[in-house]
Amino acid sequence: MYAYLIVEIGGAKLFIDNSKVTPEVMAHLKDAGVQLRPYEAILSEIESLAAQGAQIWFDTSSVNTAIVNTYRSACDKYLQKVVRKNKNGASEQINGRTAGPTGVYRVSPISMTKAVKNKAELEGMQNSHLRDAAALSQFWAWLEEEISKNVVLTEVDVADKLLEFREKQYGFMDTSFDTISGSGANGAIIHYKPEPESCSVVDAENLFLLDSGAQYIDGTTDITRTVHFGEPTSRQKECFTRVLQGHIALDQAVFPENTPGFVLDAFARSSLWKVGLDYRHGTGHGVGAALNVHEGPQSISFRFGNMTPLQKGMVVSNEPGYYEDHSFGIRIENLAFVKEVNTPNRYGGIGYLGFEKLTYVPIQSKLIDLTLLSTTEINWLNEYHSQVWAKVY
Ligand SMILES: [Mn+2]
Repeated sequence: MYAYLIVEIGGAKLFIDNSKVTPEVMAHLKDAGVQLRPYEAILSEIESLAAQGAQIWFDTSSVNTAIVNTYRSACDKYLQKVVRKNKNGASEQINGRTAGPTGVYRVSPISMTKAVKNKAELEGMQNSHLRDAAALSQFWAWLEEEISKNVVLTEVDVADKLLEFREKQYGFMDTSFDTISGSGANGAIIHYKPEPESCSVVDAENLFLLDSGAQYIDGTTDITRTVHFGEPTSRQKECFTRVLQGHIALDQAVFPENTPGFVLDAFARSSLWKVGLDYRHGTGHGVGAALNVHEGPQSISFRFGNMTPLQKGMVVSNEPGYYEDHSFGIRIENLAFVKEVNTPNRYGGIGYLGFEKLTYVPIQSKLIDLTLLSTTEINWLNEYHSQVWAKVY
């Protein structure tokens, strides 16, 4: 739903269309000290707060112009009431005040606090990722088997079956977003959603991209794997390998505290850029709990000039890709969290940070052109797969 929220000392007011709130939710909000108000009452509430001289902190990442304009003109009226000019043109106090409220315009401090996960939240993320990995391993084994038997499966059939495997895992609540199940050319459509009447078949002739996630009671997953059940072309292998190199480079990045995510974006693109390739989406987003698979304020993207520093405890996705229009799509996505790294130096007297993986699901080695990989990259992949083997059962 769309809503406005005003948080005050001792309570909060939620401005929302009443028909969207079930009696159960209403009771819960009441217990939490949240009062409900009609959605359209927000502006009159802002006016009345300004008339009382209230200072309001507006979250600049989401506040709209109507609210700010309403507040500012109400503040002007308030000032006219409490301050008048004397004969010499100087302001004269009334009721001991010379200045009214002006508002605070900054990103909400709540979003940063929420983005930095505590120990229990991180443990929940780790545990739920291992259960999700078990479901995915069963799913991929099933799919490979079916395709080898020439069973005809559509993109929707495959997404439905994946849901069945996930539903068997402890704490499963729902998918964390609509599954992107794209075979061949459909894989090149970044936010593709297959429909039963029109979707393609998943077969041994095409690359298959599957971006999916689950909401568990203790964590949220978001993972993309791209596979080929037949013989990939050398073009597909080269592109896949360059995407993998970007994924590895970001996963292995070590960077000083206070580094904004966009600085790391180029790490994930470098191998593609070398041959004049790129992808038209960000490299990573924050991940939160329950229906919040895309959570700010941090991101790993060159877009929007996001200066939010990556901080210890933040969860982010690492998802470089490559899309050849009308042909195929590739994306390799894991989630990771930001942790402190022990470096031999601490230049500038500050700490250095890196990533700890959350996702443990195999990456298809058939799609790799080994001649492009360095020994370090090969070791990364072998080490990753041995961790998958050890952790997921
Ligand atoms: Mn994602």
